[in-house]
Amino acid sequence: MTESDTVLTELSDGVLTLTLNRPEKLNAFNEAMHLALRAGVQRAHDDGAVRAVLLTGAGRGFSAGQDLGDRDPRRGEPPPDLGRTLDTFYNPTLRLIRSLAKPVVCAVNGVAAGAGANIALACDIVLAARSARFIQSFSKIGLVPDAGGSWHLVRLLGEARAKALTLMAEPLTAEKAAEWGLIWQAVEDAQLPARARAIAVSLAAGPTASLGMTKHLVQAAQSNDFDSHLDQERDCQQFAGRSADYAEGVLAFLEKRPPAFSGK
Ligand code: LHQ
Repeated sequence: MTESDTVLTELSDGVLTLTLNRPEKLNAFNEAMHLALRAGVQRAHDDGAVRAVLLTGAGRGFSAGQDLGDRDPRRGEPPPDLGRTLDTFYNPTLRLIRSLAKPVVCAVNGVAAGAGANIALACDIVLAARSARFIQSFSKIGLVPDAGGSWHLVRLLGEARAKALTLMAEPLTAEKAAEWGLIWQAVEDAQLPARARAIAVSLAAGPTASLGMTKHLVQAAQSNDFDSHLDQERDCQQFAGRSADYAEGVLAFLEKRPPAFSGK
């Protein structure tokens, strides 16, 4: 399998679909898959034809996190520098997903464990198949949560649930994840691909620049104080107000027709 086979890439209707593709390993991350995912997200930044991203997994799992086969202690090698692994592979991709000024939809098609779960949580709209489970597996192998997991869990769920999930590594069902506000929706397994695609296609047909700024405003609200947040909203609205999509949105409203947004 070449590096590019580890993440299947397809662009249609403005949606760049990235499918993690090591199904025999539940899409656990090896170096090739890291690099291929990063390249896919980077393309979403660079390519104007991409107006939304859909991330999912091939086979019965979304991702089982880091490939532990790559870290077999029986080889007798010195302990790996996991900080370097995070700096080199996970963190740049997570930063790219969060900074991307376009929506990222994640369809969690099956188990999402360790960093696999936390990559899903870094996406903007997360849907999961009813059979999927989110597992903060780190404590089972003597690690701490990474890939932004502890950051997202605390913000989305609060300390009590974040601590229980990370300390006990108990699987969380898709339904409970949705009920608790960790993800957007749990959907029937058979409906997941179509539901996730419909959302991604609809977002890709939206006012891309304002959607991108909306994503960044929501993210910034976690750390901004109220005054600076009002200023940031003002600046974004000033920019949005000058966009072709705002003019089109208002015109379409006045003409009682659906808007045809260009993303500009
Ligand atoms: C796997 C894996 C896997 C390799 C299933 N690797 N093969 C960041 C920085 C640097 C380094 C360290 O880590 C990190 C972040 C992390 O992500 S740490 C957390 C790593 N992930 C885990 O600890 C999860 C390990 N996997 C599991 O606990 C189970 O496989 C889950 C609960 C995900 C699924 O269980 P089952 O549905 O029962 O499937 P299975 O265990 O039978 O797995 C199917 C196959 O996938 C199997 O291969 P085999 O050849 O026996 O059929 C597994 O060995 C393989 N696989 N996860 N992470």
